Amino acid sequence: MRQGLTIGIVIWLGLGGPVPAEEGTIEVDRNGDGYMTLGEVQAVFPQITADVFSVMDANKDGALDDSEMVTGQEKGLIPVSIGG
Ligand SMILES: [Ca+2]
Ligand SMILES: [Ca+2]
Repeated sequence: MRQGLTIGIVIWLGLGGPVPAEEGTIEVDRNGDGYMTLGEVQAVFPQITADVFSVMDANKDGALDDSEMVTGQEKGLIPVSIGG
């Protein structure tokens, strides 16, 4: 009985942790502000250089929004997913 309760708590705590990464660009946007900075992108894709980032940053605001990210993926500038 008691062991079952403990396991239940452990599972509950596990679910309460960081939200699992989802498909697409969400996993890159660490702080959830809807924009991916160079630092956030390089944390996931270290191979992305500032030059590639600036090419992807179509409106030159210093961050990538979802549409810029998708465009970059379509152009093959950035991997679609981690390890992909
Ligand atoms: Ca962000
Ligand atoms: Ca931008």
